Order: sequence, then structure tokens, then C-alpha cells
Amino acid sequence: MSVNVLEGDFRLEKASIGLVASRFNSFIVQSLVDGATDVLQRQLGDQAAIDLAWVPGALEAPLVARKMADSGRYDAIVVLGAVIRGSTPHFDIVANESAKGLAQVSMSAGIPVINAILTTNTIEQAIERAGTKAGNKGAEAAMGALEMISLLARL
Ligand code: INI
Repeated sequence: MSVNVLEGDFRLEKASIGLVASRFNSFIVQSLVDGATDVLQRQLGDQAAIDLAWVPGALEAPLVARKMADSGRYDAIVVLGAVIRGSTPHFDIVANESAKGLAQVSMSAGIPVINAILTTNTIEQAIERAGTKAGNKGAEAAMGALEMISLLARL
């Protein structure tokens, strides 16, 4: 039996990436944006074309991701945000609806839409994932986008 293994790598010649970032909790989200752009620039240099769209909050991200995807100008979209639990059920609505919306955009548009909207119980947990002890989820999401672009080109 032979197995034809299909996988992506990070050796793209160029890529056009749409970033969507939410202003809500922007103290955290700016670090995610910095992590993502740092990876894309160091990986692709001048061959990275990056557009960054700011939305008010995570709930608005799916629509903007959808418009970007429909434009046909992007190989992948990376969505950066932070939903931090408060004392009301609003957290669950924002976290669930934004994730659902982004998954729908990815499936209907047929391009990777990487969800890097942090959902945490505390601000500390968000900080840990935005460039401190648990890494930078924006940087990880950018790597994920490049890997998916590469994989999709081989399918
Ligand atoms: N938006 C976020 O991005 N993060 C949050 O933690 C958050 N909370 O907790 O309320 C949040 N709410 C705003 C929401 O995304 C919309 O912008 C707003 O409801 C207007 O539609």
C-alpha cells in the first residue's frame, strides 16, 4: 500500500492576505495584529500583500471577512480579536456567533479563514496568548494561513 501524503509547507513565493481585526479589547488585539504581520513579513518579505481592516467588535468580523473573500483578492483571511468573559451571557453570543459566521465564510468562499479570535475567561489569559507566555495566537494564525494556502494549491 502506498500513501500519498498531502500537506502544506511555508515556502510560498507570494501570498495576498486579508487581516480583519476587532477594536474591542484593542490593547490585546494590536499584539495579535503585530504577531501576524511580523510572521507574514519575515516569511514572505516584499511578496506578502497585506490588507488590514478594523471592525468594531468580533461580531462584525464575519461580514467583513465575507466581503474580503468575495472580492477574490485574497488567498486567505486571518481574523484577530479578543472576546473576554464578563458577568453577562453576552460573551457566549459574541464568541459563538463570530466563530459560526467565520466558519460559514470559509466554507462558502472556499478560502482559508483562520479564526484567531481569542475567547478567554480573564484578561490575563488573553494577555498570555497575545505575545507573552502562551505565545502569540496572531502569529500562529498567520502560519496556519500560509500552510493552508500551500496545501490547497496541492489538492
Ligand atoms: N466584542 C469583542 O470583540 N470582544 C468582546 O469581548 C465583546 N464583549 O464582551 O462584549 C465584544 N462585544 C461587541 C460586539 O462584538 C459588537 O461589536 C457589538 O455588540 C455591536 O454589534
